[in-house]
Amino acid sequence: MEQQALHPAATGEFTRLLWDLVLAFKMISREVNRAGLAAILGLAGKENVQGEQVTKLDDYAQTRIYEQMDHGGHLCCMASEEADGLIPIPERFPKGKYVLLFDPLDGSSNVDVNASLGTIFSIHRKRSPGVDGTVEDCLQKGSAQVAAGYVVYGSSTMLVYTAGRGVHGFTLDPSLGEFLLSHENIRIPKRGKSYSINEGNERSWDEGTQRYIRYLKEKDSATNRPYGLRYIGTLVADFHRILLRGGVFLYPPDCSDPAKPKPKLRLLYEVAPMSMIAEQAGGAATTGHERILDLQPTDIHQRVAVALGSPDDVREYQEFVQGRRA
Ligand code: AFP
Repeated sequence: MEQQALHPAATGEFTRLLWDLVLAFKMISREVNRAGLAAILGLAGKENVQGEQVTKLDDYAQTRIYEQMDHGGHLCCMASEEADGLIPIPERFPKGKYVLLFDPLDGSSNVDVNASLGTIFSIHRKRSPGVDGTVEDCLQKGSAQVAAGYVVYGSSTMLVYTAGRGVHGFTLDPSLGEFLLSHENIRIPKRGKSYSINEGNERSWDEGTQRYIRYLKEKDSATNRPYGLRYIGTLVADFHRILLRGGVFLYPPDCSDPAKPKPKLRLLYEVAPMSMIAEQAGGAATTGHERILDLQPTDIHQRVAVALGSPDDVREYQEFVQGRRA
């Protein structure tokens, strides 16, 4: 609401959209914190003692966000990791001028081991004529995002977001049920001391990535090497640490078949929003060859290679991948 005042033409609709979204995040946070109890409270995996359905957490997160956002009149359509194509706004509800892309529960393979989970979102302005949103409205470059953010459900629940004027972090106070501004204007360190990558995949990386990771493990006090390795397998949690402490997160493509490199992470609702946050915090995000925010998406579920984090670390990675350093 404070930032809304900085935009004289703002109508308040975007603020109301975020307000609705935040309520869905609070509900997901409550459920994530009770996840370990689901089996204890559930009867034969179907209902808990209050007669509520015990749902899989990612279904729950998807439904919460969809049902919270389908009728407010702010959106023309949505797209999610959990849905095949475009998610239309039902006929009976008013349509709005924004598009919401989201990953409702990032890191869902970590649910059963009580490790951090997340939600990621990206918001675009509608571009097509007419009231209904189209696939083209979803397929916009990351540089066109109006806002992007994530929620990390960790030792506390934290919302980190940018609307193009810096990155701000809010921590959920469960006793108040409110997100309170705890990290104003986050700046990523110029260089970090750790890297985050699934090192088990080393043999399928491209040459440049292999050489870069070997370089990070060499001893050199001037550049703080060797770097430490930190990886939990939830993008939100791995990136959150890098945003606050510096360093680089990498998910290079699987190059087992060099003619067909296979990236894993999704552009529209994982990589593009994280890249906007990284850049807004003074960091960088690249495929190794191109700036992520300049990529023109061609598919809602398109996958992309990514390195993002501290500007000096990302620049060095690019030098290795582009063969400018050996
Ligand atoms: P899940 O949601 O299926 O656990 O995937 C998480 C994720 O998309 C992203 O959050 C992680 O960074 C990445 O996959 C981990 O992938 P690996 O398990 O291949 O390292």
